[in-house]
Amino acid sequence: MKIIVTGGAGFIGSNFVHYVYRERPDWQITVLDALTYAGNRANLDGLDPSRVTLVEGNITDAELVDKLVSEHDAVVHYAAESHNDNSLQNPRPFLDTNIIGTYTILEAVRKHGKRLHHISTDEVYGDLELDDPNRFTENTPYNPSSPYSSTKAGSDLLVRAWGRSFGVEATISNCSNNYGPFQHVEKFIPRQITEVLEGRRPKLYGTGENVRDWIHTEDHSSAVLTILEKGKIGETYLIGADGEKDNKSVVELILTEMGKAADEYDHVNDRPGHDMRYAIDSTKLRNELGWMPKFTDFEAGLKSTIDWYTQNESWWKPQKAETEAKYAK
Ligand code: NAD
Ligand code: TDX
Repeated sequence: MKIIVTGGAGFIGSNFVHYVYRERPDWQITVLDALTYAGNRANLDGLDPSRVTLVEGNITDAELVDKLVSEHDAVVHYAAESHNDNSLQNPRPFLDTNIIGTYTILEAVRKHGKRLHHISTDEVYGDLELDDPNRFTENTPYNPSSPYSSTKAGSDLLVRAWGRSFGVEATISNCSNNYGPFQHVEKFIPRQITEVLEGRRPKLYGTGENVRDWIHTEDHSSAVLTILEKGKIGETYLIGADGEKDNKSVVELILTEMGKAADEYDHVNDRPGHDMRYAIDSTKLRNELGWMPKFTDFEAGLKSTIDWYTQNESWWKPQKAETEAKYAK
């Protein structure tokens, strides 16, 4: 099997590359990544270059995408502009990469008759009230809130349309909030851990009552490989590990785990349009494809993530000052 992993030098894509490298030793992996601010060659360190190739290029480059797709069996499409706060500052790159980039990949897999798995997010469903007894399922109507989530929703709809109109063999997965090593310091958990490591106080948006449904990134990878191999063409699968936590509790856990008082954080201005709660019901994936998450102890996973950032300062330090300067602005 020869696969292309778009965005394979980013947080979740690189975790998937390492996972497939270990779990499918006879597969060849080509990473197609533009190495934006969020991509990092170091995320692929330690992989045998005879099995993993990094092509530095843009998913909107139709000629390049066409050539690569013609030489592979399947595309696992992670590449995206992925941060909500950036999308509020400057939406344009989100349209280019998430919409035009996905369109470019769809046209290539259509032309060459190749399998596509499209990676998406639970944010396409909008948000839930804190006391809503329901969680998101594959049948929840799309209702995205931000430029980021609306472009991800648009990309999902393109994939569905190319399946129905042109017979493209595609599956889609919508996953909840990932955490783990190699996540960019702009995101909530790494931002707070590295703020504490640099001697500053974590920054909680608004009251901090917002709830996210956390999943360890390796559980996301095992789910994607399951869908790639066993998923039914044309279907969407929700990926989640029953990990709902409010942001305030997560910041308090980080602080106590790092030897600080639980209240040593600041409330800062809320994110405009801030989604209140995400929650995934992954029954379909579990019952139909037999997938189960392994890293269900959030406190243990958070502790090992804190250890990783503590031990890998050289990985995150170069991005930290620039990221905080962007936030300050
Ligand atoms: P990330 O920002 O860490 O990585 C994105 C990668 O894509 C980077 O390596 C970047 O260089 C690359 N990229 C961006 N634009 C590109 C382009 N035009 N051409 C080629 N490469 C490009 O993102 P992430 O958090 O790892 O998210 C990966 C995917 O998973 C995204 O599709 C995202 O929507 C989805 N997702 C993320 C989460 C989460 O919690 N982070 C949850 C559910 C789904
Ligand atoms: O400094 C912060 N303080 C804070 O309170 C930051 C950066 C975030 N937050 C809050 C906002 C959210 O409620 O923490 C929560 C998580 O924020 P992000 O890490 O920015 O993630 P979120 O907006 O939930 O989106 C993430 O999950 C779904 C990913 O970034 C998306 O790519 C994915 O699709």
